[in-house]
Amino acid sequence: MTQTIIDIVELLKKYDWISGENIASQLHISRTAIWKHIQQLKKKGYQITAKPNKGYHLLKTPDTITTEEIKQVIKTKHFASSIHHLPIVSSTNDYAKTLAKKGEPEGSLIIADKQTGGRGRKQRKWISPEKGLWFSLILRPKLTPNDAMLTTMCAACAVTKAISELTTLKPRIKWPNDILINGKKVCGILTELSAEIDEITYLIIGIGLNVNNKIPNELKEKSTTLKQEIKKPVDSVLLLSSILSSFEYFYQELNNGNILKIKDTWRSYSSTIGSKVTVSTEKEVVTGVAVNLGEHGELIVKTNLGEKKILTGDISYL
Ligand code: BT5
Repeated sequence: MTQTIIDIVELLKKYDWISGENIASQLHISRTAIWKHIQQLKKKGYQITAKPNKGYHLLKTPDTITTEEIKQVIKTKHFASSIHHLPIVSSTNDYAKTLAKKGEPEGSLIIADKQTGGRGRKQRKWISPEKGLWFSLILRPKLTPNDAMLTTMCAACAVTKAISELTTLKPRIKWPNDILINGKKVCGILTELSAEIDEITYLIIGIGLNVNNKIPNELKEKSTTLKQEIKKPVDSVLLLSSILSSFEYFYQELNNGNILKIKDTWRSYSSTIGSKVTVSTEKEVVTGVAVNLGEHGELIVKTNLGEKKILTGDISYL
């Protein structure tokens, strides 16, 4: 999508009615070119009406996110400097991985309207119909593979902060990668990486956030959407933009070695520390009180037999 189209959408949003002449003089293009761009926008789902003496009027933006809308609102320096918007994809993480292997730059955003093979951890299914936010970022953090979890923590803090700022909701992070609202899962994060022994080659952070989408009945007991919680639709583009801004900020802090700040922010947003939990790992089931985070983001659980450091697992609150 060209910059001119992005500028036309911006003008249509700024003015109630705007004449072709006005657009032409502001953007230095011909009125025929404007007409052609307007036809393209209509094909993309923008509802635009035209009247002889008044010009153009934007009635409705598309239901699904468009690249030009993202570019208009985004305030980041590096994140989303390259955007791959796909109407449908198997998994944005898989698509991102293919791009990363070919040398796609850090911060590239891969976002889809719908995923047919969305994945959670351990190849679990992630339901991703239209109107949710399903996206991945390609990162190349200056970290050892052991510290990859700290990037997941930055992402979780960013999602939590963005939801808290744009709505009245109080999301809470559940270790290691869930975000809950009123005890129900609204977001999951999938971090995958390719690494040498002591350095990460690339890392893909996949974020799945239920916004205005529907969720199937079998998930309703444990999951929710933002729309369901606040009883009205949420502006997905603003939300995405806010997540990316905060994520970029936390990620910079992490790359600057300010790990304490990330952990403190994470703790302040989390419902895990201080809770009685059962953690299921590949090897065992541990019950106790989650007392802290370890150096690399592990969960430290105080059990009857002493403290246990858990690298990854699924927790339930008791
Ligand atoms: C996660 O895994 O929570 C990570 C989900 C990451 C999804 C994003 S979307 C963009 C990117 N591309 C991908 O292919 N993936 C990432 P885990 O902790 O393993 O949780 C998976 C479990 O969450 C499933 O087994 C279901 O119980 C539940 N679940 C599935 N879809 C859900 C949804 N839409 N909302 C809430 N819970 C869901």
